[in-house]
Amino acid sequence: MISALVAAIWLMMPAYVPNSAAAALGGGTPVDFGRRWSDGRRILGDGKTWRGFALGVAAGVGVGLVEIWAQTAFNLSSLPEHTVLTVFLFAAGALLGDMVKSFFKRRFGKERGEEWLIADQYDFVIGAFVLTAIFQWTWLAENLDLMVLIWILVLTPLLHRLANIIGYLAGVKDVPW
Ligand code: CTP
Ligand code: MG
Ligand code: K
Repeated sequence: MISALVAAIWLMMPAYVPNSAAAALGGGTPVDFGRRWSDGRRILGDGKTWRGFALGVAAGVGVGLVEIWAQTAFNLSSLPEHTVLTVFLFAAGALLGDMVKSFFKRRFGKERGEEWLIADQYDFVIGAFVLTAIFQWTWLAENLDLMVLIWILVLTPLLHRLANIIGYLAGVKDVPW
């Protein structure tokens, strides 16, 4: 039970970090370059920037590399063992999932930053899993058992909310969600 909780956090860290890093470090040119979709609304909106994406992925990979190092240094063999590739897939998948979500958010007429329950909380988990499933299916199947998945589903909205409240108080997010 507890070990599955620790495994869940360990596994997801490279996907959790990019969100906060993007909020703290993002800005500048939007990924959609300000262009609009056929419905007249922005394709993604000003909340998705190239700098946020690049630095977010870099931060997620950075944290993942520290995890990889720690696993060998401290022989943490009971934890899910990330590789350089899976760390990258988690980090990039997280922010790609976040962008796909924003695309649909705009199509449903929701403004940038407006809350969209479930989607806002799980976009990066789904993105990380989908990208990893495409390129590292066997690794994912070996490292994601049911208890770990349940913990991820329980913990993710809580950590997401906590991170956003901290981001709001720190002044890097306009809204605490
Ligand atoms: N951010 C960024 N680039 C990204 C993702 C996030 O620059 N690829 C930054 C933006 O400043 C964004 C903030 O992180 O406002 C918070 O991210 P998020 O909550 O995902 O974006 P929202 O502003 O809520 O936009 P949306 O409604 O499209 O989700
Ligand atoms: Mg948001
Ligand atoms: K998000």
